[in-house]
Amino acid sequence: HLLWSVFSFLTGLLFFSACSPAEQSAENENPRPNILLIYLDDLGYGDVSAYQSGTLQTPNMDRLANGGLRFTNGYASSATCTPSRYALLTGTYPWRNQNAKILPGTAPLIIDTAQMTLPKMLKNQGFHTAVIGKWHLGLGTGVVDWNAEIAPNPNHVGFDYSHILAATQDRVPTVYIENGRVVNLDPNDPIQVDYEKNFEGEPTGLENPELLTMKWHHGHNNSIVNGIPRIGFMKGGKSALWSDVDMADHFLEKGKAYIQEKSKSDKPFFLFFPMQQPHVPRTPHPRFEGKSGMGPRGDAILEADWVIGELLKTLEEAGILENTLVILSSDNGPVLNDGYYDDAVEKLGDHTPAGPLRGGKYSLFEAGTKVPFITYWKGKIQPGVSDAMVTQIDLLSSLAALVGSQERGPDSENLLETLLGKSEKGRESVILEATSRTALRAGDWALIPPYPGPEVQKQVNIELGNSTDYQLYILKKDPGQQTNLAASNPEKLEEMKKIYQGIKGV
Ligand code: NG6
Ligand code: CA
Repeated sequence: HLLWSVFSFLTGLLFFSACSPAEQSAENENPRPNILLIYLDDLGYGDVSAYQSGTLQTPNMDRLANGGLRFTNGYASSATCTPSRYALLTGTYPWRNQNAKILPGTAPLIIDTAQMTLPKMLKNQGFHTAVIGKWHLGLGTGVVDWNAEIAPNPNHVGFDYSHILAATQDRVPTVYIENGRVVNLDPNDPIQVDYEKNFEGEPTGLENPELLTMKWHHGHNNSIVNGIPRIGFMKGGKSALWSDVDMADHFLEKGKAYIQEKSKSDKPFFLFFPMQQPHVPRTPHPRFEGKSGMGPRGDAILEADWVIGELLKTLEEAGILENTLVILSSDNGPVLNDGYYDDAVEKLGDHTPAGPLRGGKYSLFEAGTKVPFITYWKGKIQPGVSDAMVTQIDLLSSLAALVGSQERGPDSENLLETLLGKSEKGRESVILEATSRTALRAGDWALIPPYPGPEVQKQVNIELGNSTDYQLYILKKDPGQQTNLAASNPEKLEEMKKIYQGIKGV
């Protein structure tokens, strides 16, 4: 026994002297893994096969879900893109900023350059930070000259490197922008963009249907690029136009190169990788065409899944998978017909993009904001399923806690232990937003205040959550929000109203 004690004392001493105290505490208290945040566009709760075994198979997202923590109560902050991204990056409720709504491609940057952001916080902690993919948070200060440096841009709110599309794949300008400069721009063919009026002599989707390879259903009938009619008018910039079918490969290439390069650096990296799939226009590369049997929407999801697999492979091959925290989520819930005839409705078959949830994109019902939400860290996060309520708004404070930063976002809770699977405790409540309306989720209950407007948005065929009455649902029993308990539970209703008013300050 004595011998054993002496032995362990000596080995302990040896181990202790092998690394300096500074290294030890850094290792124990503030691990500094690389962080890869994969953010899909309009991917629904039921679109990932780990969430519901349906017709669509997403093996690479499943690899993250089954090898990491799969959250069944993970929320985006909004049922549309811009507000969700705003909340994700700033840790602030989007309804606090009236500019946080679906933006045109010409909108100014809606994040104040003085505001704390997720990338800024990580950059202050010594991370190299990058965004590669869809931005949609505005650029510049009002009148943008697309032919000069566009500023402020993502690099002014915390990203060391940015390679983005400005707004959405269906909005002009249809060009890539790297660190504030349009890529491949020919100065003799300058770009002009306008969301009010067309440029003299330029064809449009409305007037020139003969030029279209994809037909518009609603909206989307302005300038035509690559045969696809877009939102907004654009002229010039021929050499800079992106190729829609190559977009997935394009961003993957940039992402891979970034990971490979940064894997050799002493600094950890934060890569925000917001993907364009399965948002419209759905333009999977021809090698994915027909693969899902569900038309372009399903094919685009398979393509996105493949891209995710390639990113994981890149981390593995660079020898840094164990040292990288991967987070996957989506900016809002699913939509089928979002403005183009692309067979999303016709070829859906048995697939249920929203899983068991009611509503979809634009909706105050659950499917608007409850999305796939996965944390994966090989060797550090035990595989499992968590029912704790977590939201994207919490990433700022939680990741700050991870890396030893004191920064906290105004509405962002530190749920680090929950995200790492060490605690089952999530948020108690959250305000969810959908096209400038808000609802409350608290405990297992959901409250939707009365709102005027149609119950169903006919063009996209989605129930918006509008009603003349308060709606109250208990989600564990009724995840599909079929039974309104407001009238039968007046006390609960009052309690929920108080919480709602308390957070909103009204
Ligand atoms: C809507 C578009 C829709 C999509 C959405 C933004 C029309 C009729 N509809 O205005 O197609 O682009 O904006 O989607 O124009 S989001 O995911 O970026 O929020
Ligand atoms: Ca979206």
